[in-house]
Formats: sequence, structure tokens, C-alpha cells
Amino acid sequence: MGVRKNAGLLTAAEATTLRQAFGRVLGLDDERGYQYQAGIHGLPLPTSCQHHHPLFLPWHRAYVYLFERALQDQVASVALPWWDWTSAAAHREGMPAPYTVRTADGTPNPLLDAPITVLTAAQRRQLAANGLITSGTRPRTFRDPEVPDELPRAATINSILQAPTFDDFTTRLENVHDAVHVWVGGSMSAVPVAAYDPIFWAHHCMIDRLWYLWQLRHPGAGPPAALLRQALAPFPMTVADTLDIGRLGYSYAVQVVS
Ligand SMILES: [Cu+2]
Repeated sequence: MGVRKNAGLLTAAEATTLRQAFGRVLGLDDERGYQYQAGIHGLPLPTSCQHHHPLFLPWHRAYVYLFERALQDQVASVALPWWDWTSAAAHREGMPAPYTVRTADGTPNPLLDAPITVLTAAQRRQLAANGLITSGTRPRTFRDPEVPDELPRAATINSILQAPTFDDFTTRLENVHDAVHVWVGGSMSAVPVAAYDPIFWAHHCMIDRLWYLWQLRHPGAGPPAALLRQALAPFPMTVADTLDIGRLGYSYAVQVVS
């Protein structure tokens, strides 16, 4: 089914497909739509995401998988790309171009930012006052990135990929993950609104890919057995359901960018 690729190496046609899929999901007001999907992570309540917990990787794998399925319901050939923030390109330029150009194909780029339509007036005021969304009655996500060369380094990730146990691996990877959220800044720096920023999905695709690479190197190692039957609310999946991306029907292209 879907082959996830490096966001820095998308062809023009692949980038157009990705924008089309995001554009269509952004236009849907029901449970197939962007506001519903992004809202599962934080606001509107309840906050469902799992952080600083052994469920972090399984929960986010299910989340990204089901969002990718929502994109594929609109544009069957689309796959979510990953943002390799360790690459030399990322350390020169930061986020990949498909996510940062202001316009593409003659229209505003739906990967640059997104509206957040589900907030109460009080939430809008408070989030805007805290610098997490744009102000006004029709808020959007925004970013305030740091210097590109301060993104996580390949050597750090290579060391984390050698972690012998799932607990050690997930704890160290989640800390790097947190640092990238903070690096992007603005909406991405706060759990309640982070998933509305389109770069969220490329960031979490990278996290998911690193878990997959760790799984390849450590066959048999995984989350504690006691967790395997745990449900990943609100998704109709358990931890065990997330362990094999082949069974979920997607794969990661072997692509590195220098
Ligand atoms: Cu995250």
C-alpha cells in the first residue's frame, strides 16, 4: 500500500498529491476532516495523546496511520512523508520546502499552516496570548523556528537506535521528539494545538520511522508484554496492533538526503 518517503526528496508530482490530499481533508467538517483528526491530539478536550509513557510510540503510530488513511480516502495514492531533521539539508534549511513555501500550484500552500476552527472564544484568547496560535476570531497555526543547525544530530539518533530495551529507546527518542516540537515553536510547541500544524505529521512520521528502524535492529524487543493488549483510545487498536507496519500496510522508502 503506502510507501512513505523523505519529505526532502518528494518529486513535484508527489508534493502536489500531498497538498491535494491535505486540501481535501481540510475541506471536510466531519470525522474525516482535519479539525476532527488534529483535535484528537489535544484541544478540543479530551486530550487523547500519550506522552512520557510507554504508550507514546504505539499511540502515535496508530494516530499517524489513521490520519494517513483519512488522507488516502481523499487521494488514494498519497503517503505521509517524513521530515529527517538530522539531515544536512535540515541543518542548513530547517523544515523541508513543501512545508515552508507560501504558495504552490498557484494557491496558498495547505502544508504551511492550518486554521483551528474548534476553539471557544476563551481558548482562542488564551492560546493567542501565550503565542501558540494567531490572534483573532479565525486563528491559524504558526511557527517560530530556531536556527536549523540546532536540530537533533544524526550521531544522537544513531546512539539512540542502539538502545537495547524499548523503555530506554522510547524515553530517549521522546526527549529528542520534544526538542523538535520546541524547535519549530509556536503551535507545535504546545500539546493542545500541535497536531493542527501540518509539519506535525511529517515530524511524527520521522519518529515512527525511527521506531521502525529500531525494531529492525532489535527483533524481539518491544513494549512490555503487559501493555500489548492495552487499547489505544480513541482508536480501535491495541498496542499489539501497532507493532508490525507491514501488517498495517505501509513501509518506509530507503532514502537519505545529504
Ligand atoms: Cu509530538
